[in-house]
Amino acid sequence: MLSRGFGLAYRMAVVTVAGSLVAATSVASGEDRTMGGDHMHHQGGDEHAHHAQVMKQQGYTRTEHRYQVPDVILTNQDGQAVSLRETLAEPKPVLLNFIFTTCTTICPVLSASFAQTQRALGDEAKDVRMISISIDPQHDTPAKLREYAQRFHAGPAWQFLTGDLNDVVTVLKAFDAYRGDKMNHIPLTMLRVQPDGPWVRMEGFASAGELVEEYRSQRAPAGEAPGSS
Ligand SMILES: [Cu+2]
Repeated sequence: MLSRGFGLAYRMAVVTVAGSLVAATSVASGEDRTMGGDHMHHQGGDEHAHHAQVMKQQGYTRTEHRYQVPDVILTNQDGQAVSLRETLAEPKPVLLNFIFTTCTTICPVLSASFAQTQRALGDEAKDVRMISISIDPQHDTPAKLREYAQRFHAGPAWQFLTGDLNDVVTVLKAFDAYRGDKMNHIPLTMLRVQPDGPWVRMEGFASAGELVEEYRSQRAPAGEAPGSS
């Protein structure tokens, strides 16, 4: 039963990766169960059950936060050093998520969502930076990230970062995304339209349509009706 549930969620993820317009939330089906603290230290076969459960979550939870960006130097898919603090200080909107390239459950859905968002934004995509930080930096070398970027047709504004494990953990903690182990990662997307603004934290599966809408409503000057598309 569990493996059947997982199979469905997995298949849906693959369908989304294939580039169809399936909203990430459509992955959710069946019972609506949430993760409990008792899943923090699972191992072995439980991983699939855990993932199946995460994949069944519907929609996303939206909150706003101000995070202190740690001063760490990471490495992008081209092997260039990137100061996270400096790059996030640039006056451009940014979408940020955490992924690892060998993930077959949550991350492909998040990455497909970014890929789709990129396409949905069209010409505007070059102004919206996307940053995907690997939570498996020991395996995800720049070359692995480059392959992954190609798999998702990442455009020039979408950057993939890896680095020293300690630095990645520092970043995860700064964004309240550290769950102790990459197998326990949560589906999470962050959006910030300008450096002095808050981070919109979307926990769960935000579809490309939802990301674009969120981006447009954040960008709209006060008084203007947001999400007019
Ligand atoms: Cu994942």
